[in-house]
Amino acid sequence: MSIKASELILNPDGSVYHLNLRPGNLAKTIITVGDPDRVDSVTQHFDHIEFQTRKREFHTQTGTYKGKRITVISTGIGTDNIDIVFNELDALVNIDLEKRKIKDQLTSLEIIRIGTSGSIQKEIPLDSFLISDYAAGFDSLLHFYKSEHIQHHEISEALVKHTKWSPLKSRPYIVRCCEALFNKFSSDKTVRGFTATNVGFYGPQGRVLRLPLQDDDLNDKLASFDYNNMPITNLEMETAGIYGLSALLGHKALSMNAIIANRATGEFSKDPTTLVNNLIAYTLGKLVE
Ligand code: R1P
Repeated sequence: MSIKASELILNPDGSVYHLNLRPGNLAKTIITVGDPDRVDSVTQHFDHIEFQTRKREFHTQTGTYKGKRITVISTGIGTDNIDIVFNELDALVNIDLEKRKIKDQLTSLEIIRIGTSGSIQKEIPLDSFLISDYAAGFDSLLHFYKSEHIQHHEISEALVKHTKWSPLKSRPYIVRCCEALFNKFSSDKTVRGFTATNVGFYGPQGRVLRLPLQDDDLNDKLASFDYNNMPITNLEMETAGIYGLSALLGHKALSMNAIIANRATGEFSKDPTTLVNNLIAYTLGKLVE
């Protein structure tokens, strides 16, 4: 059975609908960033760039770093975009786009997110590099897929109980990184984390400008949650979606977080640009080790 034109949408040049990429444009190792301008901050380290394109928030460049072929792509903000990016990246390697058929031989991509994040633990200071071991998704993305088998339900249950999670919100889903990548990228420069992926930047992450919150204490409750010595450490907006879809599709994923804010102390990094650039250099170094 071939996949219908309305389900797998291709542009006239044969590229996938949103990302504007054709299979040959993609490396097997991929770095995702949120900000389209951060793509250049990564590829400025490259030996050369062979391809680039840009559509909406999806800016892509493919090239080599110390001889290793890498694609860098921006996802914009949020797990709604992660759904688009990860399904289209997977289609590029695992679906024959001309025949519109799933390939017999599947390819596993290696995908590293380099993003920014806020710590909710006083002990995890500004300017840390945090690697998400676990992630809790407060968005509902994974619940739209058959995903029960990759979720850690016992942690979710404990979190719902500890936070007195409102039943009006999507039930948190708990997913995990690729362990081999976690080990490869960890060092005395990194902190192990349990990342909460939120569905927004303000209310969902406990920021009050003019609107009161449904639960003023949510961040404190997340910070005091402790499942087998695993407190929730930081907040951002993509990691759980990345881990969930990668596990379902058979890709290996890791999320590297530059801690630019500490929500527990109210501090913000004096130089977030340098911090992100340092995390980029660290990640590229580890990729070619
Ligand atoms: C919010 O400002 C954005 O910053 C964080 C969040 O996950 C969200 O995407 O990551 P990036 O800096 O990678 O975009």
